[in-house]
Amino acid sequence: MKSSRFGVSMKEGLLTELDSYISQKGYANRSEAIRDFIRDHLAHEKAAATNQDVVGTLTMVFNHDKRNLAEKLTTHQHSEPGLVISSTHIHLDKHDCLEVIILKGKAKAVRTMADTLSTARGVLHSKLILLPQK
Ligand code: NI
Repeated sequence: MKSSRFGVSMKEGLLTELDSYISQKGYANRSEAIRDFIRDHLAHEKAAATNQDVVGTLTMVFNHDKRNLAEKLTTHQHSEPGLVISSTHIHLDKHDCLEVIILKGKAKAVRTMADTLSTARGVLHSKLILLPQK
């Protein structure tokens, strides 16, 4: 397929940060890195915007001292059998836990499950990554 060139202007500080990131990651040049960023972003957006079959990971850090939180999170995961296909729980310190949940299904159902889990009281950080299954 034919390639096209286009110019992008940005503040020097942002460009310096970008170049530093690019060299850390080992990209050959800016074009290769920017193509990768765009592909990655579009794939995520497409998977999130439509109700296609997706796979996803939900990463959460939460405080297990919050009343019944760990139990609530587990109960939610059981509520739609087949949607959560795997999970890993790590005890980070005396109070906090890291849980990575792997989901598979229609984008809408996966997002609803992820929203329910990540908005539970006591969840400190969460990030959902969705990718098209095909
Ligand atoms: Ni734990």
